[in-house]
Amino acid sequence: MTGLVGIQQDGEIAVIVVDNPPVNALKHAVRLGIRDAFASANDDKTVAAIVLTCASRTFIAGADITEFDKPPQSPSLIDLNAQIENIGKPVVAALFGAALGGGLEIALACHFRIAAPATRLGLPEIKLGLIPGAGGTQRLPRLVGMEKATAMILSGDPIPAKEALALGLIDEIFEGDPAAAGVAFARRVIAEKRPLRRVRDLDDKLKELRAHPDKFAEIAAAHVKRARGLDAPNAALEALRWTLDVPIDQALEGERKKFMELRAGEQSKAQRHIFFAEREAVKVPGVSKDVKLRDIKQVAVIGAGTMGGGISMNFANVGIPVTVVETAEDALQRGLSVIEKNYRISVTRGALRDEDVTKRMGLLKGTTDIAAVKDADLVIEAVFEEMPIKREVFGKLDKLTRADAVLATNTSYLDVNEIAASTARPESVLGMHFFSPANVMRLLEIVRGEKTAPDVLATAITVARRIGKVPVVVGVCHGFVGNRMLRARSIEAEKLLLEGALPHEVDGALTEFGFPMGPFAMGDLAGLDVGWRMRKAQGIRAEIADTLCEQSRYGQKTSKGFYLYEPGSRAGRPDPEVEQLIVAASKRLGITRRPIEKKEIIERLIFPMINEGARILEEGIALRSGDIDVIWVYGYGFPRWRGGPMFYADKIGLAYIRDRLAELAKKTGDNRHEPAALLTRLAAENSTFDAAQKKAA
Ligand code: 3H9
Repeated sequence: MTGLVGIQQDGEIAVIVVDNPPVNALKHAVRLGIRDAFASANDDKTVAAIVLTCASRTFIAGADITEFDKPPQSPSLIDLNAQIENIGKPVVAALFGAALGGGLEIALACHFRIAAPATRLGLPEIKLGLIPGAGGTQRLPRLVGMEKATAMILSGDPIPAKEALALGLIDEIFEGDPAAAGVAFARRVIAEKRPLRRVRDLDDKLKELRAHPDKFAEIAAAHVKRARGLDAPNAALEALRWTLDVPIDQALEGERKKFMELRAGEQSKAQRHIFFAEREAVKVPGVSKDVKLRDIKQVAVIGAGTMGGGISMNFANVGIPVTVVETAEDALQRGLSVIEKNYRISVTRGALRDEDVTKRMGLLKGTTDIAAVKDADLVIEAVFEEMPIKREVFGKLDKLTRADAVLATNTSYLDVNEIAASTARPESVLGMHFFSPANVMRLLEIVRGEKTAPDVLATAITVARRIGKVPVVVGVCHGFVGNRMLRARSIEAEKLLLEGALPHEVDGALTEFGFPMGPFAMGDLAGLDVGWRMRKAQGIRAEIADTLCEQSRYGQKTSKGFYLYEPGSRAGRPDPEVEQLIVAASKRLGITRRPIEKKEIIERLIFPMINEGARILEEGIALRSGDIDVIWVYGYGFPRWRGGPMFYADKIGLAYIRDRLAELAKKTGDNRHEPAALLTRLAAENSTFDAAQKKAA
């Protein structure tokens, strides 16, 4: 025994308890403990059945991901699963909390599985660029059928206990203590003389497919689109296919081999980096874990426009009542009806039930009287991006809200300190920058003002997680982290057009890189007039985008932007008029057009962003390079399997990036491309952003 795995005896039943908080990950010492505990229970003649369960808040949530960078150590989980499955006495897994990855795989090796009602069961390896490596691809289809197993493994999303029961993944749902429920279940198995059910021997759910193997291609086809550019989904499909015609021991070996290859690959390393960066991002120096949080039971959102509506939905979705404040009744009603329409769309897609819509709409209370904010614990302002308006709103909030209310602005560019200064309590003010559509996008930049109090910051982080967002704390500067870096990319994207590229070439290079869409398709989707208005306010010009706007080409909403759109279609096609307009602009500015290779397009778009990211780190606007990566993955679609811009930079090599930027600065005379001091220093030291971050921690 290792201390991490205990064994207790309850009459003739042995209960093996894994106790490795916080999530009972299967690190090496735990595997040793499990091996020894099962061996001892197996040898013990007084033991008639064995229960496997855990202490603390969850069943085993998987292999220990931190071990994936180290050489594998014996016993492997495969060995353990074989040992458990071959035991001649009933083995029952009593699940609760999360039974994920290796945790579910070990449960699949047990003869019976029971689960508490709130248990989530899944094989999330794909989200780490991996496939299940301890039998998941072979045992799950035997138990739940190929279609469901493929969906679970390819999406990585867990399912609730109720669904698991319906699928036959578990045998029963229990209430109360897992160990006691496991013992009671084991006693019934013994009393009823139930045969041991080894998942590896099951065949009934695969028989039909084996007779029509071509059907597998149909099942796989549903997942191929999501697999673009990724290694793991194809490997998973291949391993799943083996359940039909490869003997299980050989298939298990093949699965393990694929798992190890993926584990050593760049894509999984990048995805593991994001996994840990996301969790690191909520740790903020100066904010103690024990800080007393403000209780958020009631929220008010100022503004029922697109952002205000989306923000409100997040809270209603998790049962928090929201007061939506607008200035005029018609705007308020419009906003509320858009929210309802969005919920109805979810109903038609099967994601919500009618009664959910009624319940959520019931939590949203509209008003044109701003005094209604008096009961709110958290107020989020989502009005026009104009400082005088924001200041006026915060001046009012200061007078109308309770003294302990948290006051947040959803500004995406403006100075949060200036907004805070329009109140007499700047310590209660911060930014909560949601991304559009606010009810869908997971990123939330939490902007810490100069005077924001630690408890206010900690409360915002906690609330963000409660509504399912990925919060990252950033400092105050124009555009914060995400939009400031995006601006560096947008400027270059325009320049590429003037120098010789066409919108679909620039967008194509980025989608091939792994972004869901390029900057011009994204501009068309968001509405080109948004950026145009902002540039006009700042006195800057984007030659092509502004010319399009001057011709009322605002993007998808006018069926014309950088691309042409058929009515009702979101897929744009290149427009010869736009090409002419671009060529004419180059001529007007005296630029000789030239063909531009994909590699140059990528470097020109991404390296300036990395440079800006380095400046953001120097200035302390972002605390860690990993925070920037999380922002770009969750807010802007940077391919997760490339790990975000700063992780990508480390992989490319900082010296190479420094040299390309220096060349660009020299060629264009644009000093924004001068390599940032931090980039220059790390490149000279042959170091990386990641190493610098780890050194600083
Ligand atoms: C696998 O199993 C491969 C097998 O098929 C084959 C093997 C041969 N390892 O998320 P939280 C840490 S692949 C190490 O904030 P929550 C996490 O970093 C694995 N550490 O809690 C954090 O540390 P810190 C498949 C882990 O309550 C702390 O635990 N499994 C692991 O919001 C708390 O985490 C998965 O992918 C791990 N596996 O959510 C499941 N998991 O406090 C991954 C967590 O120092 N885990 N940590 O920042 C999760 O999805 C969530 O953690 C969970 C709890 C839902 C369980």
